[in-house]
Amino acid sequence: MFKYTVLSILEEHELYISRCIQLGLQGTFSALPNPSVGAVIVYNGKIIGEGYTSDYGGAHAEVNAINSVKNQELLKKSILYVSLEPCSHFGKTPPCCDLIIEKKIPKVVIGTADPFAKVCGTGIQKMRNSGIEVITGVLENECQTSNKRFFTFHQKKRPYIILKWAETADHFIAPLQKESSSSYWISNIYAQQNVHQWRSEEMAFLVGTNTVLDDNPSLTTRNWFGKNPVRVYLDRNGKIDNSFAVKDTSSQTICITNQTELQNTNNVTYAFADFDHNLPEQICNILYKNHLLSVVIEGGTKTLQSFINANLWDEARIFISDSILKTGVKAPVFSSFSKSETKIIYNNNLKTVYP
Ligand code: AOF
Ligand code: ZN
Repeated sequence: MFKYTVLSILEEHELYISRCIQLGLQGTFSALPNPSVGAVIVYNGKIIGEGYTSDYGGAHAEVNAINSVKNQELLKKSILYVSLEPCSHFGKTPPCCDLIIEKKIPKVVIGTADPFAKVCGTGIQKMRNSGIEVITGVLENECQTSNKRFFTFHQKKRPYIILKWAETADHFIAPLQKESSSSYWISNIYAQQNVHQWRSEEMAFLVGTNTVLDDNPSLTTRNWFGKNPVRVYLDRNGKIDNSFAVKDTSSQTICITNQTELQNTNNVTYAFADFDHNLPEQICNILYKNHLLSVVIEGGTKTLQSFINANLWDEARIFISDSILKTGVKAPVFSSFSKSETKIIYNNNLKTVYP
């Protein structure tokens, strides 16, 4: 005996939107700062075309999915599933909405609205005005999470913030005094490679003054591959001279300082902040103005703790080693999480408003 399972319409929509998310995730880092979207075209219960966002500046998911359909006539009787509202504006590419209307696709199912001010519901409206049936909000949270950097940036007007540090089993991030000028390693080379991969994935890496002075980090991807992130460091009193690695020419750097006389160079831009009031908020504004959709705060404790205290963080990636220091610089602490058991913690709350 065969058993047939008939999917309800809702389950069917969720199934195809899940596939869109899966497709979109393949372009997460190559599409940045654009969101990476997935699109699926379904005719008569079968997928006849698929696509996801090309590298930054390239074709959008819907265009790639539509172009992948061999028999373009079938588009007139198909459903287009897409994890993000099709765009309605001329950016680096023309509006996806116009192509969908031109191809006479009768029905579009959307995961979530686009929070980008130039789109933000106008894509949905334009398609509805042309007589297309538009369904919205299928697996909405999952679709937003799949582009968490883009959604955080546009909804909260700040980058997606990842806290990162390594601590000993007894919760120290460094010894009190180092024996040599090189940095003291709590985690291992595998963790280091992991971090270098994250540097290739996120748009900015930020460190406090003491971390620059003590460790002289270069914040590059040298043990991985891919582009270096924008380096950001705090230097209230202008203590960091040109001999430090964060100021070398291997990538772009933003120095956040109180010293208004500092002059920009080819690769170092100075941004000014009042270090005595709401520094994490001011840093977020500077990163937002520089169109940086994500940042990893790489230390040290004072800087990390200031972001925790301001509740300005989305994710914490903590390496916990089995070594014991007995004394040292204390690791940051969360007031409301038990981090002893959790290595990656999410603190995210995204919300969409429909037109
Ligand atoms: C879509 N499908 O696959 C993506 C969309 O400069 P452009 O033309 O590449 O447009 C960038 C904006 O388009 C981006 O900020 C976001 O609002 C939307 N991204 N839209 O219809 C896609 N990646
Ligand atoms: Zn588009």
